[in-house]
Amino acid sequence: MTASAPAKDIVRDYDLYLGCVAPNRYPQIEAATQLVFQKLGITLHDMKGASCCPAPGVFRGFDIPTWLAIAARNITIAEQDKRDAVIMCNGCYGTLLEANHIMKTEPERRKATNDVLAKVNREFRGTVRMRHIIEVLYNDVGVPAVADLCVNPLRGIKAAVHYGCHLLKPSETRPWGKDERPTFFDELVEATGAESVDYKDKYMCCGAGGGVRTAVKEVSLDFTREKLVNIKEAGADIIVDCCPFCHLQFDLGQVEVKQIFQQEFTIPVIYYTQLLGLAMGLSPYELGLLPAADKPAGTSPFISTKPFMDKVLSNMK
Ligand code: 9S8
Ligand code: 9S8
Ligand code: COM
Repeated sequence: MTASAPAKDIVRDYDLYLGCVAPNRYPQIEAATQLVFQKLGITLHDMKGASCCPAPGVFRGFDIPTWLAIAARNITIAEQDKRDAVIMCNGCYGTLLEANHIMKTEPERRKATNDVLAKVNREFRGTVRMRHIIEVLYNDVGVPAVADLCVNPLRGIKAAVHYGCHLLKPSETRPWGKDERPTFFDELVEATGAESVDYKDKYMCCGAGGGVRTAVKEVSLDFTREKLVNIKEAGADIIVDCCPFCHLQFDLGQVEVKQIFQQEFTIPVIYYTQLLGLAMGLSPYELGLLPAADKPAGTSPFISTKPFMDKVLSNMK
């Protein structure tokens, strides 16, 4: 195996579905993902005209036909591009994976949805797959090939891995099976040289999803507070996630938890491709792990990632 490309014969061109939170609040997540996939020899193409997925916990909760029509329209963009799409957000993954499944398996809903899409000259054909970046990394590239590319192993870093709900549930349509305590994401994190530490209620929701953050912020942040307590107790240096909405909830959420509950946490929140990119030897500036000198106030990250970078650098000495 060479150190520059995964061993297996894998798909080398994908559409990249952005969603809303990464491009608007955490552009470093998109940048890190693009850089890491370039390193893997996989090109990610922009999806022209893509909209909000729309968010499963919000839109699907109110009106399934509307949710399905908007999701199916996004899928038809990938169909036109003749490429499967990769997705960086668990919520977007939930919507697009399940909408694709419904459209492929339920002829009546497909017909009704295609009647709506016809008004904008589109038709769902069922020709592409919707995949999470974690799925491509774990199932296609594989943990050994990922580990091989980690020329700067992040030894001595304790990571609290957060899976998030929509990555795993409902399990019928997910590619990981029904294991209530899966390890695939931990394995990918450990491929970087970091250690995944176990913590209480690891598979619990971050609190943001299902419209809870928007509807009742205090309740949503009480979930976050509880997770932060458990993560701190486990002695984690960082939280690692694979969902920009969980990322926002843990990062900005630490500021909000302090305001509401007067409990202070300063745990850096790292998106998986930022962690992997760093281990691959990419620039921490380009990965958004060290702030630019002119970073405007009030922009992400809200919790400094510098203590993590300091520890990485001192462990390398
Ligand atoms: S898109 Fe609009 S709000 Fe969001 S980021 Fe993920 S879920 Fe889909
Ligand atoms: S946000 Fe992302 S995936 Fe979700 S619903 Fe429960 S956890 Fe955080
Ligand atoms: C969470 C998405 S990632 S949603 O709020 O459940 O729709």
